[in-house]
Amino acid sequence: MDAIIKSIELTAIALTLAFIIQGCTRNQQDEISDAPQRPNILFIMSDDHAYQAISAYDSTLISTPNIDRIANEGLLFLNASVTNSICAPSRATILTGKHCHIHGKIDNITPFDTNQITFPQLFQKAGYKTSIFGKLHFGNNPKGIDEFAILPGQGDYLNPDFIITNGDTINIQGYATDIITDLSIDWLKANNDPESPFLMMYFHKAPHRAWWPAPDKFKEFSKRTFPEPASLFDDYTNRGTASRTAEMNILEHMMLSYDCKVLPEAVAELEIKTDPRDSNFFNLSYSKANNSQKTAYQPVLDSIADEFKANWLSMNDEQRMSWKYQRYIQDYLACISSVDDNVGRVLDYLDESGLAENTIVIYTSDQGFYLGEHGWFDKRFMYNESFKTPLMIRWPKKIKAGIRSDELVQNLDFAPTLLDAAGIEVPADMQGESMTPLLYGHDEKWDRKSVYYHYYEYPGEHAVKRHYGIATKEYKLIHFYYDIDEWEFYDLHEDPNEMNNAYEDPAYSATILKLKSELQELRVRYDDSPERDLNFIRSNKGED
Ligand code: SGN
Ligand code: CA
Repeated sequence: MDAIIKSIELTAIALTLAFIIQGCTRNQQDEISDAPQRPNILFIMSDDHAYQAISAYDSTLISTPNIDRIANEGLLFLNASVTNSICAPSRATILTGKHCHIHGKIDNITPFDTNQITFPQLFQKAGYKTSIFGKLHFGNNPKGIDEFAILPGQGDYLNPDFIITNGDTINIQGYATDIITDLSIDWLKANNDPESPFLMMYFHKAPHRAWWPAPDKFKEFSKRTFPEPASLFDDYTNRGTASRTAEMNILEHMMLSYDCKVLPEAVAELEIKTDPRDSNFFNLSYSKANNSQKTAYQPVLDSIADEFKANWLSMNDEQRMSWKYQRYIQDYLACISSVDDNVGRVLDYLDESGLAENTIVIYTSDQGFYLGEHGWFDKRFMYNESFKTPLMIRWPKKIKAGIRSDELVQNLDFAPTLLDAAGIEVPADMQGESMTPLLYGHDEKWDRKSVYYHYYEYPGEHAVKRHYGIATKEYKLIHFYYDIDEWEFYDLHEDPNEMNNAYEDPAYSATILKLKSELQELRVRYDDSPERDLNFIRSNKGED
């Protein structure tokens, strides 16, 4: 009996203690929840994803319901641009919040100065858990990242290798877009800790050249026909030298096997003169497929080859351009369709886990891309399709659903924006500005009237000449230099497709003069100069 009483007493004491402890914990929790909870950041970036291929911007080519969710439930930027339309420089600008001439990564070749402060380092220091999954494209040991799995260089679509946190290289069988998503969701699950927010960079390789879709998407999209852009047959009259000498025309420069997936045997059978690297490039990427993937790809490849053999020789140049455009756009969009499905998986996980409300989701690309406009693929130019980049930001806790902004923002602004939104001090030497006023609906606090652009990778692949310029909402003024000295001016309201260089039009001379002086002001404000241009040219030629 005594033992029973003792046990009841002990239970009562235990219950009281448990109550006190629980009470305490509850009080502490109350204090924690009273403090503003720092947001998680999910930074989604695809590689070469044109805004023309996101239905939130334009539903002519494809429906992207999952990416559109981010725009519909948040803020869609209609005038977001990059400071230099090429992969690694853009990524370096995103990470540092600085123009290329300051962080030094002016092209895909120059090494990244790893002494630069990147924004993930600042998040990590502030107690965030940080990670990167997918394509980074420079330096495979990023600072400030707790855990990563990064594609070496451009990486492969099929059964890719990844460099992981401890420096090892691992191989994962499957399709890159699916794998990068699996790795990301696994990390989110393992790091779902209310006490410690996360910054996750979820970086797709797709839809980068050479466009290898997942097998089911390859089959589905190869049967579809897409509308051609108005300027597919552009002959570059009324433009400068740079447009005519660039090597990114679909008819002339796109490879039949590597890019359009015509089996090399079919090209050889018709005795077509093609780029000598074409069949090798194709075989290199297709040889990455395993047997079960090849079983799925082969019938589609065979039917493309059959169609090619039956028609190519009797086609004129115009028909060949149209045919190559369809092959290109089918595969490009098929790659995007997988990105969209996978973005949906991640958004669903945020919903299921209760993380969605206080997670800032940003969707962007490292730059835009030509989907046949001006007859082109690739990017690099300051013309709209590659200068602009998709940008949408969702944060249910703070951003109203369904807002649109046509303010001039750039990838330069991403780092200061995210730091500011998370309450982390923005370093004074970052050149971008926090876009948070636009996020919170205080547009009157955003007074930027123009943006600066500078492209360097010339001489180089696709032969796009060096240029810098200024863009406002109404006009664009570009100076091409190095082996030419040419100016171009476009009235974006009168000529939205940038078909008519109006630099010599006297009606615009006053406007051009004003823009030239604004451009000079921007160069001074951002600390760019002819001396820097010359130094970059010299170091490119190995003169230092
Ligand atoms: C590769 C591509 C180019 C592309 C660059 C840069 N050629 O070199 O078409 O412009 O990447 O792209 S390929 O033959 O290798 O496909 S970037 O997005 O990395 O800047
Ligand atoms: Ca890119």
